[in-house]
Amino acid sequence: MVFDSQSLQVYLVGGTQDVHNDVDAFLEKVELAMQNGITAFQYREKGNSTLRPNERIDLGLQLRTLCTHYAIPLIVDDDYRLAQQINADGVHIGQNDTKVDQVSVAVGHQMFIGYSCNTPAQVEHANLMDFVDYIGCGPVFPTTSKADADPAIGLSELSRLNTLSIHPVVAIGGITEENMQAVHKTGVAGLGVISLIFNSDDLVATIKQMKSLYK
Ligand code: TZP
Ligand code: MG
Repeated sequence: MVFDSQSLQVYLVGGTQDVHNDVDAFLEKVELAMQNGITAFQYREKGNSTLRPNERIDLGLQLRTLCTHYAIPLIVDDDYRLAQQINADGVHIGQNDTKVDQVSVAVGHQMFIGYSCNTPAQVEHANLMDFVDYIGCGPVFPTTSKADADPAIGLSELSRLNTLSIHPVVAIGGITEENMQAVHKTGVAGLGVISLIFNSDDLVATIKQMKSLYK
């Protein structure tokens, strides 16, 4: 799949740990989110996940089928080998993961690459990397979905990083129904969310609200 920055607009991130370690409930929510127009999905099996490596491949292959069916990119967090095993469209790399240039060499040009940056120096460094397709900036606000999250950067810093970056930016961390409009106003290419969608009482309405920002 060719990278298209519009696919960052409503970017759902998650793994079974985000749905009580219940694989079926996770798949059901992800498919409902896809039916309702999320524009990308990142498979992020982390934290309290109880899935073994083979189970991650099995689930990843099911996500591959769903993403193909709904024509949205499948991105794998951190684990570029898993990304290769399930034929993902992209891989998302953090500052503490395998070095992003090494990942780029390993996956070649067919897979697109997202990279987490939350300081001006990190963004400037990413600007020098032409193999990076987008960057993720955050947490914008405090989050409970990532145990080792850095301190929140806030809206004005997000805006500064977005201006500095030559790559499209996905904002992530603590995005809610109340603050999504302000996050969008910083000019970012997209909103990355876990709990806003997975914990929503009305997932259909939540996605609709997110999509309306980019109309
Ligand atoms: N990276 C930075 S913050 C975060 C990740 C994966 C967690 C986002 O989760 P939530 O529930 O949308 O705050
Ligand atoms: Mg990571």
